[in-house]
Amino acid sequence: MADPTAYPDPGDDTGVGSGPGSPPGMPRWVKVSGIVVGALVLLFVVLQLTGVGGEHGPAMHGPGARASEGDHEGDTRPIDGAPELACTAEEPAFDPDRIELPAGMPVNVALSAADILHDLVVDEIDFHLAADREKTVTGGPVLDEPGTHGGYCSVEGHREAGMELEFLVTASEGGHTPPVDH
Ligand SMILES: [Cu+2]
Repeated sequence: MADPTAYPDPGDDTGVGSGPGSPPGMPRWVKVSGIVVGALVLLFVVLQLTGVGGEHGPAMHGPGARASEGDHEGDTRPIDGAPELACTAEEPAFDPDRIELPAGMPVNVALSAADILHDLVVDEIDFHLAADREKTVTGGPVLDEPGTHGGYCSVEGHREAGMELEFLVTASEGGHTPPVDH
């Protein structure tokens, strides 16, 4: 009884698949087609994720995508009719790096990026403007509270390099909002 082919399996004698873990009687083509189907499913998923299959990614520009190239959905809108204050962003600083104005005065900041993409963020008043290289964007910060409001560029490393800007808001005379020029 030293016969190695003890199993009555004359059809498939390759030895592959007759290990202890595989059910006997599972032909090799079942496994091969399983692998093929798996590969096709994987390919399909990859195509869906990369968007080759069409428009399946409506949430490409969600919040939190700040300062990425071409994303201006988080930008503060300009105030209609307000005067513009020009501010140039060029590494490693804003010019000017200090803007003084009375509280409540409507004003727009026209931010120009001279060299590369920069932005201007003032967290406490929820102000954000991003300017691509050699572009100018305009937005109106709401500065109702007297005091100093610190702004900065949120591009990685820029704030540390010195890209900070101060809004110095002075109390308006008599506590009134100055009248808008008619
Ligand atoms: Cu910057």
